[in-house]
Parts: sequence; C-alpha cells; structure tokens
Amino acid sequence: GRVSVIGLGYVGLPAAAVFAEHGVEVVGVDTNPEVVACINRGQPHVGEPRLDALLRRVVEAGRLRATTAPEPADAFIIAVPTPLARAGEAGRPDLSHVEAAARAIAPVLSAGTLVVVESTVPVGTTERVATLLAGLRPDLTFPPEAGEAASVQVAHCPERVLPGQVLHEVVHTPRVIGGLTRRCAERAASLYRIMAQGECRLTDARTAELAKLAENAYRDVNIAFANELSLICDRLGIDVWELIALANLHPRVDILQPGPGVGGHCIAVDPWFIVAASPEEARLIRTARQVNDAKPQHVCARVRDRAAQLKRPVIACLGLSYKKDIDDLRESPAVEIVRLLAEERVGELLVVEPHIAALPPELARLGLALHEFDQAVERANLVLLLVDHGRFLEVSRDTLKDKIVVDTRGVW
Ligand code: SAJ
Repeated sequence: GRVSVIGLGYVGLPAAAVFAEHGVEVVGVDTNPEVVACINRGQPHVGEPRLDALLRRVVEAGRLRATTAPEPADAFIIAVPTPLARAGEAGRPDLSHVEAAARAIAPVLSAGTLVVVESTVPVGTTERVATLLAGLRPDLTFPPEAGEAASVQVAHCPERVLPGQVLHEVVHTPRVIGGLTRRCAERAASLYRIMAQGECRLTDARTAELAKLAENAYRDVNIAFANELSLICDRLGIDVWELIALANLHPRVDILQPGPGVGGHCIAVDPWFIVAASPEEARLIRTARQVNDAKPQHVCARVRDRAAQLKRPVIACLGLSYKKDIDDLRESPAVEIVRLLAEERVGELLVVEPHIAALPPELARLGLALHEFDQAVERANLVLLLVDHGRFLEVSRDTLKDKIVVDTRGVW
C-alpha cells in the first residue's frame, strides 16, 4: 500500500525515508514548495546524520516523492510541529498545523484509511482530529461508532526520536500506539511493524498522548534537579560536577548533567501541555520548567561578574545550538544567553557555531557576527562554553591558560 507522511521536518522526513527503504511507496507532503523541491532532488533540508545517503537512495529508486498537495493513500502519518502559541507559562498548545493537516487530507480519505497523529499533542487531540475529519467527511464513518473495516481508523503514535540519532531510534525505540478503538491501534501497529524493530505496545489514544508528554516532562524534571543543584553549589562554593559524580556512585542515584538551560522544540515545550491541561496538579512539572528556563539568566550573571574583572572583556561564546553536534537552534538557551549578554553590553562578543552558515536574525540584529573557533578563542580574554560540540573539546589547556573560563557544560 501507499503511505503518505504529512509534514517533512525533523520527524516526518526520516520516517518517510525509512518506510520507503522498507519497500513502501511513500508520498511526502509539505506546505513549503522549496522543501518539496529539495527532497525530490534527493537532498534533505534537515541536518540529520546518514539521512543524505538514505534519502538519495529512496528518491532515486522512485519509492519516495514529495508534493505540496495530498493524494489518496492507505495510511496518513501526520508529523507537523505543535509549538506553544506563546512562550513559557502563558503558552497554550498551538494545534493549527495539526488541524491544517487534517483539513488537507480530509478530501482524499476513503473508507478504511488509517490516519496516525505522530506529532506530540495535548491529551484529547487525536479525538479532536477524528471529530474534525468526521465533520468534513459526513459520507464516511469514523471511530468510535464503527468497529468495522469501513471506518476511517484514527490513532496516535507519538514520535520518540532523539535528534542526532533519528535513523537509529525511529527503527529501534519501542513505540506506544494509542488507537481511538482497539481496531485503530491494531491497524496502526501493523503499519509501524513494517519498519519498527522495537516493541509496539497498544493502548488508547489519550493514554498514548499523556505517555509522550510524561516522557519529556520526566527528563525536564530530572535536568531541573541537576540545574538546581548547580545553583546551590555555586552559592556554597562547591564544584557541582564533582558533587554529581560522587552522588552517582550510589547504586540507586543517577543525576543528570546541569547545563546552560534546556532547549529544543520538545522538552522545553511539551511539559507546558501538561500544565495547561492540569494546572493545579502539575506543580513539580511547572517548577521544573521555571528552574530550567531561569538557568540562562544565572549563566549571564556569572559571566557579568567574571567580565567585571577585565578592563576590556572580549568574550568567545562557543556554541549556539540547543545541544551538542547538531545545527538546531530552536529554544536554545545558548542563543538566549548570547542575546542577554549582547543586550547588557557585557563586552565584545565573538560568537562561534560551526554548524550554521549565518546567525539567526535575532542575534544578527544586535550587530553580532559568526567567528572562527580558533581565532575567537585566541582573541578572547573570557571563554564561555555553551555547547559541548566535539570540535570544542579538542582545545588545549595551554590555549585557555591565561583566560577566564566559564564552562556551562562541565567538560573542560
Ligand atoms: N540536557 C541537559 N542535561 C542533561 C541532558 C540534557 O542540560 O543531562 C539538555 C540538552 O542540552 C538540551 C535539552 O536538555 O538542551 C534536551 O536535550 P535531550 O537530548 O534531553 O532531548 P531532545 O529534546 O533532543 O529530545 C527529546 C527526547 N526525549 C527524551 O529523552 C525523554 C526524544 O526521545 C524525543 O523524541 C524528543 O525530545 C521529542 O521530539 O519529543
């Protein structure tokens, strides 16, 4: 059969390519014609290891093609962004892309088509998608009425892939598959089993939705614990990295690493979906978000203190991405820290990010420019490590000897 993936970004494009590699005829749909053209030339527009070669293979073999207009298919996988309408606590989940995807596929649905929502969504969204589709296609039957094959089948199968390891994880990470009915879940499971080597565990859609949100909130809470410890250690004059290494010697303790804050389009966003749905109960989850969101200001204050010792601070800011060895700047605490330092005019800033070709507009607007790693470190009298990119770890002790170093990742 034919599978159509709606939304060809960090999640959708690798999934489409992997299904195609497993012999499925895949039609990818994206609203951006440039993305579509790029993919049809066999070139990914997202930087994910090994995706280049895979995409080229499946496009050349004619098993994957991209288009802006949905076509009929046996199964649709919706993998579009679900950002926050406003940043932080006031934010509400923005489901406009999911709704637009549902509207776009509604005209090409037929009896028995499977619709899977892969995007991370608030509890109840999969039901809402089915209701929306049912309203647009009164000629078809939708769950829960129909257990029969004639019904459109609707399920939620949240993506769990880790940026940087997507092609491995899309195949090997166990999947949670929530159907609006049991039959929907089974249909979706048989689709994912074409390429999934990990377990496919069936449940209902609402449980699957919250399971995905809980996974990312769990990680956020644990990182917040490490970040809170780093503040406590700074106050008490204790080295947090040594402290955590010591505590982790305990067989039942496994504290994560503090850092400049939590970024990315997932962990910094998804916990708010839980808070928005259950504000009175989600106290720990809310506080964890606040702790992690406050970390950039803390780093900034430390840099300001250290820079005050210098007559003319020249600060090499190393890394902008939200984590190591990727080019993704979304919600990146490093970007926020550089912006704060620039706005406060803490010193001359030499920004280094080997994974990008141009600074994001919000930083370029502040008169900043991208610099080469070696030159920036050499010129600087304060070196601020924001991302533990492999390239940065090679720097010699000698080079840093006479400089003030602020290492937010604890790798030097
Ligand atoms: N971070 C720390 N300390 C740590 C670990 C991470 O400060 O000890 C920071 C990172 O630097 C980064 C942020 O947290 O800024 C998030 O990075 P991450 O590697 O923990 O996760 P993501 O956002 O790249 O991907 C997560 C994953 N979820 C979980 O591990 C529970 C991934 O499996 C999901 O598919 C993805 O979110 C998603 O799309 O939801």
